[in-house]
Amino acid sequence: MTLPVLIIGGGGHAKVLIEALKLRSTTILGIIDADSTRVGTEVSGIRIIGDDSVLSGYKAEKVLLVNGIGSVKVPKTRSSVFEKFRVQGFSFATVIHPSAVVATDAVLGEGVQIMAGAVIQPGSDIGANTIVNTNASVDHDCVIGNHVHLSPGVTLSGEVHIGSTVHIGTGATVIQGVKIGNNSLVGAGSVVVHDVSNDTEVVGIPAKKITKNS
Ligand code: JB3
Repeated sequence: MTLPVLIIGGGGHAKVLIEALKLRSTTILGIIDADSTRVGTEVSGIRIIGDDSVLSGYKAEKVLLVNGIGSVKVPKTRSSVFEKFRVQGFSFATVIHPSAVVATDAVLGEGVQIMAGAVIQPGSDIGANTIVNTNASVDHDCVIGNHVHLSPGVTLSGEVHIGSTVHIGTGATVIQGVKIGNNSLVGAGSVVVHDVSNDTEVVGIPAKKITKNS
């Protein structure tokens, strides 16, 4: 039997996760949110039960966590929450919306979230805590690191390699075989045709590096 879940963070991303979890008939015990003023309120019918300190009342082997924090405003928050609670012994549930298509041989890391309409093709490997958001597609043999956010409508062609803690903006396209380094960002709507180094922001068609003076 699947363990019940607690959701960390009660914003927009949590709403989308709650929908997928309900469709999977997963028991949701509540939401934990850093904003104490929201305790007692509900998100999509699920109650905010307290801040992160609430977790000390749960045994790590009796619940799974769902990382409800997205990655847009403060990119590191999502990865910090994942690492902090892993160190405390908790595990994160993998969430797959029933309308997503996931190849039988795809490898999914802990806490991966695959949202409505997303497609993961054969031979792909998705790292822990990564979000494949609404209608994103990951084609054959892509390798994606931990804590990556593929925003809605992102298209990765075959054999794309993406490092860790990378944000690919809404509707961006990455052509086949391209490699994108750790901690990089691809702007919404960009088309990436060349490799991107670590710690680099690119934008446009074709995507080019943003420099401080541009
Ligand atoms: O683009 C799409 C489709 N979704 C975006 C998603 C990926 O990222 C969405 O539009 C948003 O831009 C963003 O969603 P998210 O992360 O849900 O953002 P927001 O609506 O601001 O909610 C974040 C919630 O997490 C807030 O209620 C915060 O109080 C809470 N929070 C922040 N840090 C935390 C912590 N909660 C806990 N328990 N612990 C924290 O450390």
